Amino acid sequence: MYTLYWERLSGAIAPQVIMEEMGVPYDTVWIDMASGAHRQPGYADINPVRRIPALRLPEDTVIGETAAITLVLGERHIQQDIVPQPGDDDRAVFLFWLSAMAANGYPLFTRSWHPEQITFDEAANETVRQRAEADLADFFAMIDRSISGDPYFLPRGYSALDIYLTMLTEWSADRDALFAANPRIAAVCRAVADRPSYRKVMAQHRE
Ligand SMILES: N[C@@H](CCC(=O)N[C@@H](CS)C(=O)NCC(=O)O)C(=O)O
Repeated sequence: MYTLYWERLSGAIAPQVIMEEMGVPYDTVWIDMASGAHRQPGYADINPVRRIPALRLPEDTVIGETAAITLVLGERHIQQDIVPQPGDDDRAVFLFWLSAMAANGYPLFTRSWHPEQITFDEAANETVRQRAEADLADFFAMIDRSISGDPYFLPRGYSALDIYLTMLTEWSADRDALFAANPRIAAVCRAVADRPSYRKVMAQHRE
């Protein structure tokens, strides 16, 4: 059994959607981020990175980082084939874009939503946020140009990249404008939104 450490407000839903797609059993532990529980020893002992989400594996090891969780689930549950495995022609490009979204896209949202985590200068918060929004526009335009499938990211069809990308767009300040400017991203997100796994997880996060 897996245990997912999550928080409704964080919206970091990709690991949960992936587990739903794979049909693997898991339970959840809610971490109260609003009260700072993720920074307290209890959670910090579980995930030293002190960020959410984290996943306890059946053998009791805990891993954080959405990209690492995606890859580990993918190699353990290959039947749905949403994470290309070593030897698969799409593996390299999959790793490239998963890493780009985790290392570039995700932190841009942290900068935009939490500029206070970037600067000690409270007066600079708004400038940090504006720069993050501009960089996000560039980031999504770059992703839109790089989507090679239709309606999904990769020509092979549905993959965890689609889930990850859709998660990022959910954090956008103006998702309609994002979709209008980036039609391939819009197509990916609409296709993902039609999937029962995504609808189920989103409903829980919106409760
Ligand atoms: N690189 C991490 C980022 C995770 C992350 O930043 N999560 C946010 C919630 S969406 C968090 O835990 N923030 C802690 C904080 O704001 O103190 C990942 O991909 O899992």
